[in-house]
Amino acid sequence: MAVERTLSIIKPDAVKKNAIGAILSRFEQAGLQVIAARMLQLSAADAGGFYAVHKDRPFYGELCAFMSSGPVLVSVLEGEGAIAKNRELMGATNPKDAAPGTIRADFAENIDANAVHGSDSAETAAWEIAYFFSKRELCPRS
Ligand code: IDP
Repeated sequence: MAVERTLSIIKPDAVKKNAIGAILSRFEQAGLQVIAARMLQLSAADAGGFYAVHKDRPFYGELCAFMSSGPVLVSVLEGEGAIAKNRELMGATNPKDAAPGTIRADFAENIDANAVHGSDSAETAAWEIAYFFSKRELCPRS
């Protein structure tokens, strides 16, 4: 399996729950490495730009308001099959449908406040990583 990079966001609901460490541990325990991380407060415009792909969806306004409602932890995860592995660890978008033991099953409130974001393809991952991090901020182990 190829070594990949993916963009993770620990969303405001999970940050408020003091679950940053618990969530990062799951990534590390699954063999992913955190090669960049930053805590920040997104503006509504920052969130809107990041989620521009959803701009015509009915939940776009709500999503941007939620993502800028408190601090988030953005990180880049690296490892074999990192994109799919992270999606598997996250669980389904709606925590009601998320498999037991997944991050969303354990930490998410509802479909709006669903604890984490993870890139859904290699193309998206490259775009999302560049949205938050410059090349020199990425610190792979080798
Ligand atoms: P994902 O985060 O599992 O990749 P996407 O379909 O890319 O899911 O949607 C982005 C985010 O938009 C979701 O994580 C969720 O917070 C929000 N969202 C998606 N669908 C709905 C919805 O039907 N109502 C409210 N929020 C939604």
